[in-house]
Amino acid sequence: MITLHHCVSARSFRPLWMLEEIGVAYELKMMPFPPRALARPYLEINPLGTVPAMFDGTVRMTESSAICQYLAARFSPGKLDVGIDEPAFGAYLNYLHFGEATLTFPQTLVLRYLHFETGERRQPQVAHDYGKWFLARLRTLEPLLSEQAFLCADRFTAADVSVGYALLLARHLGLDQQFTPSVRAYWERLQARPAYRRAMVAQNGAAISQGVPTIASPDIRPE
Ligand SMILES: N[C@@H](CCC(=O)N[C@@H](CS)C(=O)NCC(=O)O)C(=O)O
Repeated sequence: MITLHHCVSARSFRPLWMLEEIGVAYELKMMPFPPRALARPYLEINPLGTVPAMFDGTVRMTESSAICQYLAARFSPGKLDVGIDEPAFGAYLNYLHFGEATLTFPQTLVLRYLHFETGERRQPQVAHDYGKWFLARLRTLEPLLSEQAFLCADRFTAADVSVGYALLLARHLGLDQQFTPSVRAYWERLQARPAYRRAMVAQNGAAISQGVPTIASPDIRPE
């Protein structure tokens, strides 16, 4: 069975959402955030101290977008995955990695310098600048999403899960108020997916049963 190590609303939400889209059995192991400080034994599982960590038999993976790519290719060929022979293959890989490398990265500076650092180490100007940078990058999706429902291949794919998580994080950070109209409509479409709702229910249920807080941080807006 697949095992996913997860913190509420962290990037490990991407593989959790994928698992719900696919419908494969999995075990969810919840930890408080950040596990590096609050769940020290986890360092033996992932010395980086980051989530996700996913195990599928002897396979161990720690990059959320790569896990989405893996799960789609392994369990959902031609559906959540885009095959090498499809014209949208390049666009698929590009958006899959755009979600993490281009959209999530600037938001982590907002998270750190507005929410996780304290006292003099807080840097509202840095947080503001990186929030603006994220929104400028996100805006490049507006023309595409004004013409199509999903990012590529005329269907919902793992690339939408990757970008969708960046939108979820933006919501937690209060940046969603500045989404452009088609991005906002896209985000609403993603949130309406039964698998997205099931993933939310699964993380909250697992957090409660495993004695972990159900919000990422008291400072951050809950879902
Ligand atoms: N590129 C990695 C980043 C993983 C990562 O930084 N995860 C964050 C949670 S969103 C984390 O665990 N941070 C805790 C820490 O750095 O101690 C991915 O996409 O999975």
